[in-house]
Amino acid sequence: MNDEKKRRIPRGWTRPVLGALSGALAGFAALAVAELVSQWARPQAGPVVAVGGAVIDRTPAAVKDWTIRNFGTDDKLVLQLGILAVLALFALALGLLALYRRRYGAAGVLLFGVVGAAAAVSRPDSTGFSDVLPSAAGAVVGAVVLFVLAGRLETRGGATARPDATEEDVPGRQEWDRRGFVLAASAAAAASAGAAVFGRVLDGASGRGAVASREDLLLPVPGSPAAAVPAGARLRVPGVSSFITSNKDFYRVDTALVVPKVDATVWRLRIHGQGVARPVTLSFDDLLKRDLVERDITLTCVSNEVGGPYVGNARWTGVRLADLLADCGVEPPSKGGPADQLVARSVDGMTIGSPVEDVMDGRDALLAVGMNGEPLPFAHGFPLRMVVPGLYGYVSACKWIEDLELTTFDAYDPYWITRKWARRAPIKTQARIDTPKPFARPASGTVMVAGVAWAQHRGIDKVQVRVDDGPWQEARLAAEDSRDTWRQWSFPWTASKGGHTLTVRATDRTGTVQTEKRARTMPDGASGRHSVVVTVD
Ligand SMILES: Nc1nc2c(c(=O)[nH]1)N[C@H]1C(S)=C(S)[C@@H](COP(=O)(O)O)O[C@H]1N2
Ligand SMILES: [Mo]
Repeated sequence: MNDEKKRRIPRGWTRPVLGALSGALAGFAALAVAELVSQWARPQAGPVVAVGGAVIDRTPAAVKDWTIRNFGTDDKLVLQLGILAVLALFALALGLLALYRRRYGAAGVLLFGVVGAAAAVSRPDSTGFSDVLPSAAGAVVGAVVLFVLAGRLETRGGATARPDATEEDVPGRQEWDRRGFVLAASAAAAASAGAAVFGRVLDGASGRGAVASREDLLLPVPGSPAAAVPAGARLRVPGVSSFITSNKDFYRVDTALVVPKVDATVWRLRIHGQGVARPVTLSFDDLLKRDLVERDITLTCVSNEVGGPYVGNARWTGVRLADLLADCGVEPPSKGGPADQLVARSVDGMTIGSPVEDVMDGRDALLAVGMNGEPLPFAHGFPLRMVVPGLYGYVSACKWIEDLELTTFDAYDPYWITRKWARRAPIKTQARIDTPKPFARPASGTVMVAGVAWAQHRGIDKVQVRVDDGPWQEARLAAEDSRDTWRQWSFPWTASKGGHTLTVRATDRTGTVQTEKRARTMPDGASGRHSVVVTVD
């Protein structure tokens, strides 16, 4: 028996390895097809993104905090790699299962499709039943691939069953369709790779209308421009955070695995709800025709640890939210308005609630369209986001807004509140040492200690530095731009050799000294004082 097609059944490791390989190929085919179909359906409906989003929404705050602390803004990448790793493990296992029970292996692949599809339709931004398509198509293709490959690994006609059996063909030395397996596996691999590449190409081309609507946008000159940043607001100390944070360096914190790309030409903003005498739906042009203001405002994330990086200062252009609300007939609670909570809803289903009283109390709460002189970057909320001086981002700074609803704190809990963060969260007074860095080894002599301090909408009045257990010494404060922005500070330290701890604290304009009481970020922002340990050589 010398037929090329019929070989002895692979023994030892060969068979499980080929089984696992079949599983891996089935998994790859399923994902490639799912991602390709998602480019037609909706990129957010792809299984990895949908499952990732579901995981993000269900992650306990403690785990989320840990992830942000350890991976920072790479948290989303880590999550997606984690999902892929879990999928890979299950694919290998299903491949092995299929060696024994072909149908069960294939059914297992279909089951994963059900999970992906369920995740996609249950997302808050799901557009309906069509969101099952990517996972469904992927799972069917993956199941077929596994079924076919596992079939090629099945034995054909055992020696005992054949009339022409020779003494060489002892039982157990059955034969398998090696050529068939290699052909089918190569075809599956090539087709999946093709689908994956095509999916990437479509992904690159997607959102073209949105990109054009942003690139073609010329922001009108604001009727109320921001005054130039005072020269004295910028200290010439190497290592201190630049006064204005560039768009590319600005921190990003959100739950979006795929950055929403909104076409501003078809986008609308709806304002409605309790006590809204004149509800409106506005186009982007309607907004741009209103009086635009430009303001420097420092944004801070509630997840920022003491001394952490999730704070940035930008020059925002936008519409004053209070004016727009007033035009709709909204009154703040202090004037008898029935709604005390303004809920912003984004195109990706995020909901963020702010106190109506705060956004209408005269501060420069903005519906921003521009950031540092250009239209909002997609990652920072194009075409429209909120920015409210003095409130942490999760209770004020909704990005990709499409809906503003007036309601009450009693009636509705937005996204982060259902996850146990505080309903109301003014930004806590904080100072940060930017230089020297922790564990730096400066030379003895004069060492410039410098950083930033913020207490948005109250203003910073004083920053003090303490060396080891010494007295608090006053730092030099840079000029104030506005009380809604951070202030740089510096302190020339006469450093003696050895290990030292530098600690900083700020005093805001209400006279309150930054507390030394340590609090975690949950539920309403970290407190405590930032210290840096250095060794002077
Ligand atoms: N749509 C949407 N808006 C959002 C968020 C989000 O997850 N989704 N995160 C909020 C949080 S917690 C913060 S701190 C700010 C951060 O804004 P940035 O990414 O532009 O710095 O956006 C806010 N707006
Ligand atoms: Mo945040």
